[in-house]
Amino acid sequence: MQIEDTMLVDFLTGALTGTAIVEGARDLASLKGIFGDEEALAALDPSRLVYRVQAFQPVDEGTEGGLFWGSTVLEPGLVGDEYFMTQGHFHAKRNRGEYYSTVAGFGALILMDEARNVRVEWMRPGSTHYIPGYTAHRVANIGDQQLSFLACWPSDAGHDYRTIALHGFSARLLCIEGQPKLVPQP
Ligand code: PAN
Ligand code: ZN
Repeated sequence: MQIEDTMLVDFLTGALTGTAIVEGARDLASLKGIFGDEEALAALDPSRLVYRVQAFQPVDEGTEGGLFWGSTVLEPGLVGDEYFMTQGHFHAKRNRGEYYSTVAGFGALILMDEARNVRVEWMRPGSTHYIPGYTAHRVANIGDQQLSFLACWPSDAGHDYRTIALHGFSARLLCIEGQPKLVPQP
């Protein structure tokens, strides 16, 4: 029997290797407007890496019925009191859900429904999170090591970053006296 490798997951680091993998990286400069404390952001090196993303896309983006598989490695850090985090998005096709599964590190999955109600699920190695449709999702690294997680989502979900860029989430996860605290935004 011939075994054809198309993609390998390193379950220690979350890294993907193989074919059909799309890669991206986000530095602080590319996340301008996402963090609350603009002054604190301006004092940091804009080229500092915040996270890297890999996506295994065996079918074209937009294909109905297909699935993508992704890996995100989020660095530890703070912008003022706010943990390093992903930009966050709704899916462009709002009813599309997703799974996240934590490989390494500690984090918070911040979820916001269309009525702007926010809740948090805590991430630790092995924790697996079902993100329902109609729910914006963003991850913050609350630990002092890299936070690595895997994701699986429909290939026709698409990403709506604009709504978050315009209106943000209705709460921010801040480090207050060393502890993560969800703070509602005016
Ligand atoms: C994930 C995210 C990834 C990076 O694969 O795309 O963690 O976060 P942003 O896309 O918000 O920058 C996912 O949710 N895909 O749908
Ligand atoms: Zn998503």
